[in-house]
Amino acid sequence: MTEKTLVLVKPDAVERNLIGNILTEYERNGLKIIDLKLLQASSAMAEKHYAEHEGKPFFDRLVAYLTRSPLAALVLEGENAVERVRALNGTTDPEKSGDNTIRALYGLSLSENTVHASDSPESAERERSIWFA
Ligand code: FUP
Repeated sequence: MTEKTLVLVKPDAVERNLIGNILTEYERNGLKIIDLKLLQASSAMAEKHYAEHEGKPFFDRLVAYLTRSPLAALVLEGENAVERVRALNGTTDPEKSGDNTIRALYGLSLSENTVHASDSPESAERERSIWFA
């Protein structure tokens, strides 16, 4: 099934000039970029994006990180895009992420893990409305 998924290339990656390398990974795996922008996230946008983590000990740090410098937001489309992009990104903790995943290659830590991708088509719709309002 053709799906859409929402990806964030997070501030740690933009700061280190990694946008191109990361988008190349998606494109050479057959995913189509159908929307793309660079923006400075507000705290309200970051809080909405990570609403499911509100109240957790790492929430404030997560919002501070996502808003500290610009990020790239994009929508990818392809067969099983949600699952495929999460596989390319790897697990949340870069140190535990599989070889050649984007987080293993570029992630700095559990909190600064370089990329985000939606975990379901429903999340993709919700997140898309935040970043491409
Ligand atoms: P993921 O779906 O892989 O992006 O991971 P989660 O939704 O579980 O977590 C969202 C973000 O919170 C992660 F990208 C990193 C951050 N996080 C922490 O900083 N500490 C934790 O213990 C768990 C997650």
